[in-house]
Amino acid sequence: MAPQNKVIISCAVTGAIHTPSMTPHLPITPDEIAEAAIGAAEAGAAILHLHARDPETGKPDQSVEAFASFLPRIKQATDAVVNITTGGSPYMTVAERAAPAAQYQPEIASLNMGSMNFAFFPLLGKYKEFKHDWEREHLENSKDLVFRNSFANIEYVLETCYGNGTRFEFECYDISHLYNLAHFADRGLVKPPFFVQSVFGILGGIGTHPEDVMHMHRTATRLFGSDFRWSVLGAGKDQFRIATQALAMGGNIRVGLEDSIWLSRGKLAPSNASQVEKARALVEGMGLSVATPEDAREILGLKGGDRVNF
Ligand code: KMH
Ligand code: ZN
Repeated sequence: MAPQNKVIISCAVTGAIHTPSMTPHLPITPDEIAEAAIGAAEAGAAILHLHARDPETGKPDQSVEAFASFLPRIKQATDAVVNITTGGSPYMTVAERAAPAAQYQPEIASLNMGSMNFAFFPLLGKYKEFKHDWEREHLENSKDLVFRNSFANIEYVLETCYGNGTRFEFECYDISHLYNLAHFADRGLVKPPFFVQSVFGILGGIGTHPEDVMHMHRTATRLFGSDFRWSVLGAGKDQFRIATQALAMGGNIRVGLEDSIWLSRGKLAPSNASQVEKARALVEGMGLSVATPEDAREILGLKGGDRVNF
């Protein structure tokens, strides 16, 4: 019987959306990524969702080598579940994106459940100058960016990681992505329990209205019944409002500077751990308790931290 009233807090420490000039607290180097992940685990994150970056420029780096510079340290320092992205950056091919998860065989890898416009160009107006040339292009070019996750792309990731015992954080940015997940479930290509990460507030995906959150949950419940474990991720300023709503509905939550650089209105989060601490306070304030990594493994049916390849 899965632990009751336990809330899994995931922390996504750096990602591929925000750029170094947006906040001095964004982890860039292997040391910064390792320290941020370990700090987040110590604050209560049971799952650590990880991307890699070029240590000089902060540009997203999905090379197998880039992940080697921090994965062993994180594994050695904490029992938290390591979740390696197969999303990388929306500018990358699916083969590039899937390579680290295929190599390191983590307990969890993210899997993006549908193609979509994935835009962050509105952030341009907030910053006068950028430290690195790539930052402005990164934002400007997103006006014409399609984050490609065709059925063939999704099958590619499933086939690449299948057999490694890796399970997935299914990133669902809209209602159709839930139906795509149901398609793969009907084909027997994904096995329950489904860890559904509902993503709210990415321009190109579903919005952040409470009705959006209700509809995502209502649809997932209709499609998957007791076969899914619901988590929510609110991008940007809505991160904690959406987390609060989901907690009241029995959901799990994901925080981290990957998706919001803020701790509260107008206040930059000084660390990933500060967001995890705020999430923990929300959980405990509702009389719930924060899941340990072992609780998360039991709830999600994971293979164990000793069965990875790093
Ligand atoms: N940045 C989140 C909106 C992935 O890495 O595969 C989604 C995400 C995708 O974390
Ligand atoms: Zn990610």
